[in-house]
Amino acid sequence: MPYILYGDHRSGSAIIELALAEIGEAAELRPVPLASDAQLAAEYRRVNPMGRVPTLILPEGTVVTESTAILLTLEGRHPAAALLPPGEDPGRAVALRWMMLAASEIYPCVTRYDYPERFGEAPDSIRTRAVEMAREIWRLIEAGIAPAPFLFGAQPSLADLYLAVLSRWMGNEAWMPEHCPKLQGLARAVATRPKLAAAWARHFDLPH
Ligand SMILES: N[C@@H](CCC(=O)N[C@@H](CS)C(=O)NCC(=O)O)C(=O)O
Repeated sequence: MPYILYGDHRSGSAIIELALAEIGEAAELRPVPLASDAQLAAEYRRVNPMGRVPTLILPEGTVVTESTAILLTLEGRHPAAALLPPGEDPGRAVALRWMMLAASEIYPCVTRYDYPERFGEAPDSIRTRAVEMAREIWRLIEAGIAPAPFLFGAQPSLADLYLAVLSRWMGNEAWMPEHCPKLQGLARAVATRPKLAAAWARHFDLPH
């Protein structure tokens, strides 16, 4: 049985599709249309009680939720794909730092942007503040990276895939080129890598 990936267009499942493409591993894609709140339906909550995508089912049936947990699981199961710098390489710590920063600080802003009504009665100001807070983190990451074209040179890491996808959300496709040109270049490098181009194009435009 192949991997089974629950997800939606332009969502966090795109990161997992990119990782699977980099590994060269097939997955059965099961759509969970967020536009109709299918993630909140009882049927899907039996798979992921959080009602979020992505969810990956391992070939032996184990359920993995949380984008970073899924990515680290794939990295551990497919060492030949070199999805992170190895063991004691300081690059591994750097990759984990950027991934965890994005997952823990930017992703919650995404939820506030997409579903402001969950957080209070002033959706416009909730969304505006979420965008500002996320952009503070994007500026911090931009200042700390020197991609060439990926964070660690010619080979993309999980952190490259993570940052490339999250940088497309919250109206930031238009904001990135001027304010975070290094992140924009990194996203373009992910989008144009031959192994990744088809998976990227299923979700996002080509970053210019
Ligand atoms: N902590 C989760 C967050 C996942 C998440 O928020 N996914 C969004 C789509 S990108 C989602 O499912 N939103 C639907 C909702 O919040 O109802 C992860 O890292 O996978």
